[in-house]
Formats: sequence, structure tokens, C-alpha cells
Amino acid sequence: MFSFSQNKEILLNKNWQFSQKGKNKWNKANVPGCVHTDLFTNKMIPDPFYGNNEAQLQWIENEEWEYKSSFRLTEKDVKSEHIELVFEGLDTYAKIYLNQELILIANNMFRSYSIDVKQYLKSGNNTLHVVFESAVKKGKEEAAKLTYTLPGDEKVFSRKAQYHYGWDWGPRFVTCGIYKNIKLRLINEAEIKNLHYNINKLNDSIGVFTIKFDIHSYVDGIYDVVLKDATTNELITPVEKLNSQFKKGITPFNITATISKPKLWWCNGLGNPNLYNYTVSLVKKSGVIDQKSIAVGLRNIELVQQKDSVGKSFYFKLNGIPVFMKGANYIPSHSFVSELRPNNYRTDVYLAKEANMNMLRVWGGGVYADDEFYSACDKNGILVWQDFMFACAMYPGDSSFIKNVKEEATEQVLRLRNHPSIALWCGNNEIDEGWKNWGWQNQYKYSKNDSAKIWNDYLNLFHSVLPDVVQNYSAKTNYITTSPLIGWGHKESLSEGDSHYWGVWWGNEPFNTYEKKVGRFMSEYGFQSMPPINTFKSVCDSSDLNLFSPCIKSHQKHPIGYQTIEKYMLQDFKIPKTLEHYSYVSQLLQAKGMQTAIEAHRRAKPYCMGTLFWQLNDCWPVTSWSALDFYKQPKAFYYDLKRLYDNVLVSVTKSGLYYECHVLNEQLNEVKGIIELSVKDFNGNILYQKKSDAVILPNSSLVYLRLTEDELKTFDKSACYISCRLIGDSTTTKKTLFYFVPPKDLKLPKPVLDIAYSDEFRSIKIKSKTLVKNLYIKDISYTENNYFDLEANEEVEFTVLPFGKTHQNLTFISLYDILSH
Ligand code: BMA
Repeated sequence: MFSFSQNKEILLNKNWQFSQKGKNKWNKANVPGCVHTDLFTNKMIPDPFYGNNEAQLQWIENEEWEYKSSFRLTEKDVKSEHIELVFEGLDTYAKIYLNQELILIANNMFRSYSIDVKQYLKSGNNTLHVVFESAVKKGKEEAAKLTYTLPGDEKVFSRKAQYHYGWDWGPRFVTCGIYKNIKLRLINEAEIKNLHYNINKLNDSIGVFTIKFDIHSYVDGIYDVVLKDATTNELITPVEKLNSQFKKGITPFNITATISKPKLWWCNGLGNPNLYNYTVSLVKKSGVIDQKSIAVGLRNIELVQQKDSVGKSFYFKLNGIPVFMKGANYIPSHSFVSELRPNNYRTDVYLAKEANMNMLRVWGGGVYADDEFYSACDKNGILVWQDFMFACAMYPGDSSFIKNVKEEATEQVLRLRNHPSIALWCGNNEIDEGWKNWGWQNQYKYSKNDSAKIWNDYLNLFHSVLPDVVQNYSAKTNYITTSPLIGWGHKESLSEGDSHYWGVWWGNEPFNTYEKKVGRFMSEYGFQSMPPINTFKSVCDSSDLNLFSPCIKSHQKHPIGYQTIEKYMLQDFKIPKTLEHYSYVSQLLQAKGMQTAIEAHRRAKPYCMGTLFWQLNDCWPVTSWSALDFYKQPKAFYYDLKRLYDNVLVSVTKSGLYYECHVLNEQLNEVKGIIELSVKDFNGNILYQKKSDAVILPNSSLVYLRLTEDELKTFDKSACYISCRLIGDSTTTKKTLFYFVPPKDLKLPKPVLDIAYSDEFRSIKIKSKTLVKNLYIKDISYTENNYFDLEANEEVEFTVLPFGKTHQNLTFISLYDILSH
């Protein structure tokens, strides 16, 4: 099948060396990689994440770093018609020399660079040399040119991941390097570029879409352009379009396809994320010259922002159906992005899907994720709210900055427009909010003119430049200028637009404030917890595994993070003495807060139509708002998400004098059942019970059963709880437990666990004669369930994979252990 004219791609990731500039001491380097990981791999610096090493590694950001390698080409290679050198990602200020000729000056981490290099290449040995300048120094030079200081300091001048400069969950490592692949593309005759599709018409009975691409011909030629359904192998190209004559240059091509009764692309929870796969091949008698593939997801997605009696709606309609979004904010899963492999992205998306999410927000202070992330979202039905990479600062407005951003935005919009998962482009994170509410004008002592200039630059970038790019290249994709639309200090933030509610945590409001502060779409809110203790063990000496060690302190980036956790912990829990217990309780605390928020948001449907907590993941081992730690170990809160984000939700809340049992169903088919509310003591005795008639669950939350204080007056409220169940069929039987007093006041009995193991299925069966609150199985590599409440006499069975141990050695903690100390 391979013929002389076949296009060829040579990966140039091998044989790299690096040196600090001027030192001429060359060591092995990895591509993809970056200077910090290269220094560490060569044992020239200690582990950047370990102990307090971050502090002593700050010198790296001020230095310049060189990379070099060589590669061999054949006579035949260099005779190719067209040769392109592609850097998929350079972080950030790089001068590239090919055989000593300067061929590129790069200045944007978020762009790829393709250079026509035929004239510089020779058969035999060729050399590549890349010199990185310090982004910190470059940024400072740019900053010095302005007569005012921009909030965000030097980082805002560089188109580079902003969290590299440190964040309230991430260390400061302003790295540099060749962080993605380098390829040499040898094209002999022609190639397919710019493959994309437009949906022209879509409903249940018909889907019409056009597949578009350009043929770039470097010589005149005659080819078959063969578009095929990759699953059925059916030819889609109309016969008359086969065997076409192409002149040297670019020829646009488009082929319209019609599918009757199309299988629509649905998000997780509502249906299958169906994809139609196609391949386009450029074929000559001698064989296939070029081939590309595309996955078409047939769906309509619309952001509805309509004035209503309260303010303005903010919800997504997928294929005509208003969908409540359940998800999280997503940051880069590593401080050094080059460490992220496709599998890392796939695991993140898989874990989001497993938690019943249907949306992730790629937050603007990180990076545009790799293709693999978006493909995984396409395949798993996870919609993506995509920020442009700007966060919490003001950005420059000069023409070269704007030109650079325009190139970046165009490339990213073109890259992502084929993904059915993309639901929204958003200009930035918290800049409008910052400008209006964070006191920058006073802090930086802006004159009237400075203020006007900075704000106009903002308007130009986010109200004009970026929406124009989206309009030009992905016209059907929704765009909003900023998130949130209105800051949480203003009451309008709860009646229109999306909302970041930080009154809990930043504002020290109690958890139950979440029940009052419900907006139209809650795109951020969150509460911190520690990671499981083995994560701390991976970065701290054993003598540092205590609450007051410098290591534990340095793995918390919020200025008053630990104090804030403790303040809230005092209200609900007893403060534990050991780090292990503290980590455990901090996770229960976070889970309690997040449960309060998520259930309140969902009960408020359709007023509120989305909830994205802050934050799904971590970029290093740290105490943060995440549900999954750096090693993707679930925290207590993650295990709760499955229930909290289930289509069918049972939620108990106190409203005035009543304890109310709310139920709602968000799946498209009908769910029937009986709702049963029981008050039980910790030995499993039913003290009181109510049942509803058989009901069909509504799409928005409805109260079916109520309990008054009066009905409870003979019971000791610290020794009983509500168990509320929906009794439906096997998939729709759900339950939730509700406690009347804070966990610290519960009179819990000492648990006696009855455990049976089955090695064959690696499953464990657990039972107890009394209630076990927040049972945590320690030191395991995987479990389906953890930190859960085991009701008296209830048997649960699930998979647990111990860490190199047998099941018999598993150890447990429960809330009793904390309260009894
Ligand atoms: C949010 C985010 C981040 C930050 C988080 C926690 O608003 O946008 O800037 O990490 O708050 O403070």
C-alpha cells in the first residue's frame, strides 16, 4: 500500500540534550518535557514536589535554557515537494535554529508552529537548536513599558499557562521547554487539511451535514477523493467527484451527507454519545497519499439566556431539551503539562463520567487540554465549557499581544470545533468580577485615564476579538465574555447569568448558606480538604507527618486555608489530633458542604440549571478544593457524587418547621416508585415511618413527604436519623440519610464489623449490628465505595483492591474513632 508518493511523518522527539545557557554542560533531555523535569531526571535538582523544595527551585525561572538534537534524512526525504517542521507546543519564548539558521521565534505556549523548512534541510545529519528565554524576565520587560501596573504582574504579558506562576492550589514553577511533539512532515504531492463539518439540518427524522476540507496540492495531479463511512465502508463521495484534477495550490472540497433517523449525540445520563466515523483519503493509482478521519456527533446545543420575571435564565438545551448540568471545574492534572499522557486525560474524563457528570469546565488559568481530553469527552458524553486561557488578572491590549492572541484563539477554535462535546466558549475566568469587585483601581492607584485604557483593552479582547474568532470559525458555538457574569457580592448574581458563589469558604458563611444562595447556574463554589494521608507520605518525610510541619504547610497554597478548614470543622466535628484522622475528617467536612450545595442547586431546578463545583482535580499533592487528589485518589466527596449527580435524586432538607423529602428524576424515561421515610435509631429500629402512594417522579424537585418537629418530639435526635428511600425497580431504588444534629453530637455506638471476603471477585461484604458512620477503608488502591454510612443490619458488597495486601489485612476508620478520642 505504501508508495513513493505517500506522505511521511518523522517524529523528532529523540536524541535531545539540554544545558543552562552559557554553561555548555549538556545532559539528556526528554521531548515532550520541560526544564524542571529534565533537571530532576538528571538528578541535578531534588523532586520539585517534595518537602519545601519548591522554594529552593525558584532560580530556574530566571535562567535561559538550550536544547539541541540532530536527525538524519535520506536523499529521497529531502527531495519531497514540501517539508514542514511542526512544533506542537513550545513553552514559551523560543528561538529555533535548524542547521544554524534561525527559522522561528515563538512566543505562545498555546499555539503550534509549522515552518516550511525544505530550503534548510540536507541529506545526512541535520541539527536543531532551541533557546528558551526566561518568561519571567520577558514579562517584566513588557511590564516596564507600561506607565501603570496590571493586576497579575509579569505573568499577563506571556501567553503561557497562568497557574505556572502559582495559584491558591498550585506551586510556582515557571518552567520552559518543548512540551509537545516535534514532527517533520514530508509531503510529495498533496495532503488533506482543515477537515471539519457543519450540521445543516437536524431533527429526529433527518440529519444533513457537510464534511469540508482543503486539498493542498504541491504539484498538479489527478486523485480520487474518497470519503467513506468508517464503520460500514460505504462510499459517500458522489461518483462524479471522484477522479478530480487538482492544480497546484489549495482546493476546497465539501461533501454533503444525509442520514435518516439519525442517532443523536447525547450527554451522559440522557442517552448514547453517538458518533458517526468517516475517513477521507486522497488516492492515486499508486496508492493512498493521505488519509484523515473525523467523528461526527449530531447534536444541537444552545445556551438559553432569556429575560424572565426574576432576571435572566442561563441554561443549555441539548437537542431541544433543557438539561441540568452536573459537573466540575477542571484544571491541568500536573504542574508540568508535558507529563500528561493521553491516558491521564482519559482517566480524568472516565472518573467524571463514573461520577454521573455531564459537563466539565476547562478553567482559564490552565491550558487548552490535549485532543485526547476532548475525544474522551465526545465518547463519554461529557459536555465541555471551554474558557479561553485568561484568569483573574487584566491583560495588555497592544497590537502585537492582540495579534498573538488572535492566532492562538483561531487555532484553538479550529481545533476544537469538530468536538460535539464543546458546548460553550467563555472569554475568561473572573476578570470582569475582579475589575469590578476586587479593589484593583485603589490597589494600583489608577488614574482615570489608566482605568479607561485598561477597561477598553478588556472590552476589545473579550467583547470583540475573541467572540469574532468564535463567530468566524465556529459560528454555531455559544460564547460568553466572562465567568461569572456578576460577582457573588451582588444580589443580581443569583438572578441572572452564571454564578461563582464563594460566600462559603472565602466569606466564612456557614454551609447552610448554600441553600439560600442559589443562582441560575452555579459554575463555581467549593470547599477544601486534605488528600488521603498516603499522598502526603509521597512528599513529606515521616517525621513531617503532623499537622504543624513545614511540609504539610507548604502543601497548602491558600493563605488561610488550614485556618478556614479548622473554623468550619469546629462547627460540625471534633478536631482530630493525628494527621491521618485530620485528613479523614477534613474530607467528611468537605463532603458535607458539597452535599449541601449540590442538593440545594438540584432542588432549585428549573430556576437553577447547573452546578459545577470547584474543582475536580489537582496538579500536585496538595490540600485543595479537589474531589480527586493528584494521584486521582478519590476523596470522600467524590464517592458521594455518584448519588448527588444521579439522574434520580432523593434529598432531605429542613425547611422551616418541616423535614422534607424531595425527589426528582432527570432521565428522559419515566420513573415510578413509592417514597418511604423512616426515622431509625442506631440499632436499626424503626421509630417512625411514612410512605407515599405510588408516584411518577417529576422532572423538577417535588416534596412528597414531610415530618414535623412534633412528630419527632419523643426521640433523642442525637441517636436517630432519617432514612428516605425511593422504592422503584432495581435501577431506581435510591436512598439518602439525614441526621438531625451535627456529626460531633451524634451518640454513635462502637462499631463491630462483620466482614466476609471473596478473593475470586476481590469483593468484600460488610455488615454491622449498629450504624457505622463514614466507614473508611484505608490504604487501598481501588474501591467502588468508601467513607459511607452503613446502616444497622444492612449488608453491602463491593469491589476493593488492596495495596499488595490481602483483604484480611484491611484496616478501617469510622467517625466513632474520632468522637471517642
Ligand atoms: C476560583 C477559581 C480559582 C481559585 C478558586 C479557589 O474562583 O477561579 O481562581 O483557585 O477560586 O480560590
